[in-house]
Amino acid sequence: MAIERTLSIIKPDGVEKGIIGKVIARFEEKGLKPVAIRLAQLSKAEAEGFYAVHKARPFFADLVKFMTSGPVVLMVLEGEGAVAKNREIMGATDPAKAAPGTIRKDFATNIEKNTVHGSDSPENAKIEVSYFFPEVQIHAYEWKK
Ligand code: RTP
Ligand code: MG
Repeated sequence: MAIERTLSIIKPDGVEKGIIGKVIARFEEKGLKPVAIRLAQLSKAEAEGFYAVHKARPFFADLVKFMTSGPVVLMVLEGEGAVAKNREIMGATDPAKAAPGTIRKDFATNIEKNTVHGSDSPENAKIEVSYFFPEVQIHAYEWKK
């Protein structure tokens, strides 16, 4: 399988719960390498632009409010099949439906405050990575673990 990059976000609920390290550990343990990381406070415009595909959805305004309610951790994760692998590690959108051992099952509060975001396709991953990270801020390195 090809090496891919995907955008991961630890949402405000994850940052507030003090589990930044635990979430990143799950990615590292399962072969997803953080190649860019930044703590950020999203503006309303940034959050609206990022979630523009959901503009018509009933939960859009709440989602933007939530995503701007506190700092988030923006990350680029790299690895074999990183897009699908990240979604697997995250679990289903609704933590009540997420599989055991997934981040959302173990840490999320509800369908909105669900701790992590992950790009949902390789095409969207490219768009989402470049939305937050210029190429010069992404740094490849080898693991010796
Ligand atoms: P994400 O984009 O954040 O990785 O999550 P996802 O693909 O699993 O879910 P998506 O359908 O793209 O929804 C984006 C985010 O909107 C919030 N949401 N709230 N109140 C609701 O019914 C509802 N549904 C979705 C969640 O924060 C979800 O992750
Ligand atoms: Mg999504």
